[in-house]
Amino acid sequence: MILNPFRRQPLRSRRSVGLVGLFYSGKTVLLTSLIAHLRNHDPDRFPLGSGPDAPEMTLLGELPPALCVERFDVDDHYNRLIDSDWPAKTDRLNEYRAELVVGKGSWWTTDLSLVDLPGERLADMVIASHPTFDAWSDAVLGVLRNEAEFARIARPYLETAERPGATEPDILAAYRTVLATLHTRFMPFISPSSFVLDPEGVSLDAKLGPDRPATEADWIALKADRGMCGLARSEEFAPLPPAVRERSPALASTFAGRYARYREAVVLPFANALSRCDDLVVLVDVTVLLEGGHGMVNAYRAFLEQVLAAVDPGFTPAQQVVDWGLWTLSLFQAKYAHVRRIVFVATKADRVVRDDRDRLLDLLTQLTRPIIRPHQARKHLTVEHLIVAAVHSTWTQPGDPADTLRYNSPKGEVQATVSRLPDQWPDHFEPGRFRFPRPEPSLPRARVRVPPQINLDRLTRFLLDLK
Ligand SMILES: Nc1nc2c(ncn2[C@@H]2O[C@H](COP(=O)(O)OP(=O)(O)OP(=O)(O)O)[C@@H](O)[C@H]2O)c(=O)[nH]1
Ligand SMILES: [Mg+2]
Repeated sequence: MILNPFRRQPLRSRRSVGLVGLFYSGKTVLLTSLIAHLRNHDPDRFPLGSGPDAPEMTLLGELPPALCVERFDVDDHYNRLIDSDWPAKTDRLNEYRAELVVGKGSWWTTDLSLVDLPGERLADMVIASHPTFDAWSDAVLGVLRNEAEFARIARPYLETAERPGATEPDILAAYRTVLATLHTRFMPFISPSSFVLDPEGVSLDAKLGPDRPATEADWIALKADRGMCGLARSEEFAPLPPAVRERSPALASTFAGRYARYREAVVLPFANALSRCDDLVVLVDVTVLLEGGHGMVNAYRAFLEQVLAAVDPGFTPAQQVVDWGLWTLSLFQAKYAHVRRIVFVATKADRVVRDDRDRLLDLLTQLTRPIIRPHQARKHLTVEHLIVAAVHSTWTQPGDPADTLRYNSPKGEVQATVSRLPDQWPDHFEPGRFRFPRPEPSLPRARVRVPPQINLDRLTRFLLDLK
C-alpha cells in the first residue's frame, strides 16, 4: 500500500496477476479483451457487482512494466482482433500495468500488473524449481519413467543413455527424439522449452516451413533435427540417469554447466516474475484436451503438477507473520511476494453449446481439483473455478438444433455440428472423438464498443477482490 495525501484517492494498493497456461490456451486473447473492458468499462454489460449499485471502473493511466522488461502490446493484438484475426503467438515475457479506481467515492486506487508469457516456457518451471542439473535429471526422468503415457516414448532414450560407450551426440539426438515425439503428439512436457521456442523467441513451427512431411515419423525426425535443447547448438543438454552421471562425470559436468547457464538466462526471469504475483490465472483449454485424446490429458496433468509444485502457492501462518512484519516495517509498502490465490479458467467457452457450459465447469474441476487439493491442505490458498470466453465468437439462431453453433470463417458464416460434452472425462478416448469449432474472432469495429464475452466480468471481480 502507498499513501499519498495530495490525491483524491490517497491510498494505492498493488496487485500482480500472472496468466499461466499452455501455448494456445488463450492467455493473450483473454488479456487483450480484459484490457479493452478496463479501458472502456460499461457497468451494464460488464457488471462488477450485483444490483443497480454495481460499481464503475475507471482507468486512471497506464504504467511502465514492473515485473519484466517488455510491455504487453495490447493495441497490436486488439487491431488484429478487429480485423478478424487472432493475436500472434507470444514469444517473450510481457506485462500490462495500469492504475484504476473502482467506485465513485473510493479512497483507493489499484496498481494492477497483468503478466503474459509464451506457454511453452511453463514446461521449464521444473528447471526453475531444481537448482542443480542432477536434481532436475532425476525429476524429469522420474516423470518420464513413471507416467505410462511417457514411458513408451522415453524408453529408447534411456536405453541409449545407459549404453556403455554412448557419445554426447548420441544422447542428445535420442533426447531430441523424445521431445519431438511429445511435441508431435501434443504432449506438453517439453523441457528445455528452447526445443520449441528458442531463446530468441523463434518457434519450432515457424522454422518448419512449407516442406510439410507426410507421416508422424517424418515429423518427428524433422523436429528432432531442428529443435535445440539449450541456449545454442553448442550448449545443448539432456537429463542423465544417476548411473550414467557416475560413469561419465565429464559429460555430466558439461551438461551441468550448460543447464546452469540456460536456467539463469531463460528460466529464472519468468519464474521470478511469476513468483512475485499475488494471483495466478491458470488457463485450461478443456476443448483442446478433449480434441487431443486421453494421452494429452494425462500429459497435461503431469505438466500442471510440475508447474504448481514449482510455484508452491499459498501461505503458512509463519509466512503471514513475516508478511505483516515486512508490511509495517517498510511503512505499508513491501510484502512477502507469493501467490495467494489461484483461479482455474476453462477458456474458449464459446466453442461449446450453451447447454454444456455447466459440464465444461465440471470437467475443469474434475481435472484440477486433485492437483490443487494437496496445496490447499498444506497452506492458506484461495481457489476458484470459472469458465470464460474472452471473445465470444459463436452464436445460434432460434430453431437451430441443440448441437449446432454458428460462427464466421474466412469463407463466410458457417453452421456446424459440435460435440456434446460428457458429464465426466471418459476413461479412454482417442484424438478426434470430440470436435469443436475454430471461429474467427467476432468483434465490434467501433472502439467505443467492447468484445462480447462470457464471464470475463466474473473473473475481473475475482481479480479485483470485489464481492
Ligand atoms: N472461440 C474462441 N477462440 C479463442 C478465444 N481465445 C483464444 N482463442 C483461440 O485460441 C488461440 C490461441 O489464443 P492465444 O491467446 O494466442 O493463446 P496463448 O495462450 O496466448 O498462446 P501462446 O502465446 O502460444 O502461449 C487463438 O488464436 C484463437 O484461435 C475465445 O475466447 N474464443
Ligand atoms: Mg500468447
